[in-house]
Amino acid sequence: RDYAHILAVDIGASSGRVMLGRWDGSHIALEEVHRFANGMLERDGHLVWDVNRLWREIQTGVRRYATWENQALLVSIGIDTWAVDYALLDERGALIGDPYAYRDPRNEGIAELVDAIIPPEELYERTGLQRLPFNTLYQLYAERDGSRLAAAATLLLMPDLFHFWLTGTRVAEYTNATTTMVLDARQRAWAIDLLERLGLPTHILPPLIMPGSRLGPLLPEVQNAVGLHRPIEVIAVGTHDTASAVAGIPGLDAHSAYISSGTWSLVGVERTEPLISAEARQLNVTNEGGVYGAIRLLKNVSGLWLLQECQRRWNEEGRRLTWDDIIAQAEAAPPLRSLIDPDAPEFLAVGDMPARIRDYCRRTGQSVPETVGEIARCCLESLALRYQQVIEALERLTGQPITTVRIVGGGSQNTLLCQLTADACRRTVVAGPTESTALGNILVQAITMGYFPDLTTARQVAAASAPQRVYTPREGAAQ
Ligand code: LFR
Repeated sequence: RDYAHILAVDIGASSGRVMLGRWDGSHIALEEVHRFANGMLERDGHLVWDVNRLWREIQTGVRRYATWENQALLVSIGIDTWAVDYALLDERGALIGDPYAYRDPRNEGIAELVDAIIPPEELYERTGLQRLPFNTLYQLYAERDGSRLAAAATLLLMPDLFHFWLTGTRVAEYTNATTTMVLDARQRAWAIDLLERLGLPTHILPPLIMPGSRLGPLLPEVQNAVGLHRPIEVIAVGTHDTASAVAGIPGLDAHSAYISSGTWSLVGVERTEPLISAEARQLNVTNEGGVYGAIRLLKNVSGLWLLQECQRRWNEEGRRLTWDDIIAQAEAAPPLRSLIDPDAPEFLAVGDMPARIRDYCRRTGQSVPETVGEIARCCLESLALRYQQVIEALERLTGQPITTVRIVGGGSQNTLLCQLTADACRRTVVAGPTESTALGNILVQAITMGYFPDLTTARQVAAASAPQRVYTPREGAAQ
């Protein structure tokens, strides 16, 4: 018998979902209430997110729950999304334009302009953040002379925008704020001076709040619109999806690395303090804030994006390939024919990914993958090899041996990728939960609601609640 219901809204770059967590006193059973596609749109020459549609999808999910569940059990709702992107609001709270998507080409060359004003060493020392061309600070600098920024009263990251629409509060949740490159990693407070030095407005930053905070009840008009009979509480979870994904990993200890595998592969370890050093900067590892004071020391590795973008291209050519078709063809393709650096800059942008992969292989004197299976195999093997490099770099950097690799997220269902990862890393892979992000989102809400005393206990519940699968490295398959 259910004792309490908690809703998690989890929106990634390629899909979103509203998940129900049923707490029965010993397990949390997850159920998908609503799933919807997400993706960047091209408008006025820019790649943007359709946040109005996402907002409708969130409400559709909650409304669906309200009609088919015993809503008297619902205690709270929490939201997480991808990071770095932001909405600008005017004085009246109206949205100024469509939020830009982080892959929008307008960010090209901006980091280099910022370098001339704030030396990269200093920026790393302050923020502990990896240099990615789309960090919020760079995105803001890219639009420094634009009319949007001039009209802006408030900047809200994506989950903060939905929090605003749900509750009317304008705040910045800490885990996601750490991805902006405007946060002092050690003080865990806004580094306003960085904006000042770049001539960017500072009044647009809302107050920071910590994950686990109560944001208040749903606005009455939202509550009515979604058909809920009571004012349900909105809780700020680790609103950065990767923060929630890592919160939801069972058994995550000092000897484990994780790979949060979706559009991106976030490869890292969990620590208690930021690790900021010259070596860390050269490796371009990031110190992102997690829930309850944890720090995620990790690297962004291009993830299933490579294949998602190939799939888009192939289907534009009329091939009608499902994801399972692509993986099955990769499985059947000959191993280790060609490898790419998945993080080469040309793979970041939207475009003809199969052609870019072929060009890369031709340029580097390798055999050129032509078929769907060959290209997909090349992507998956290249990812596995990159995971191995990053995990060993993290091991050297922290001096902490890593024996287990925990893969969570959608990619944990990809048995080929999990096995290739075990082979390449020569370490045991534990795959699952697939929905660790929704689970981590729900665990934080459950802690705030008093069902668990702390994250350690909550993660034990996660372990008992979700299936996991073990992969051991195959002899002789190591790359
Ligand atoms: C994963 C993720 C990564 C972030 C990237 C862009 O969904 O949130 O952590 O670097 O998307 O926001």
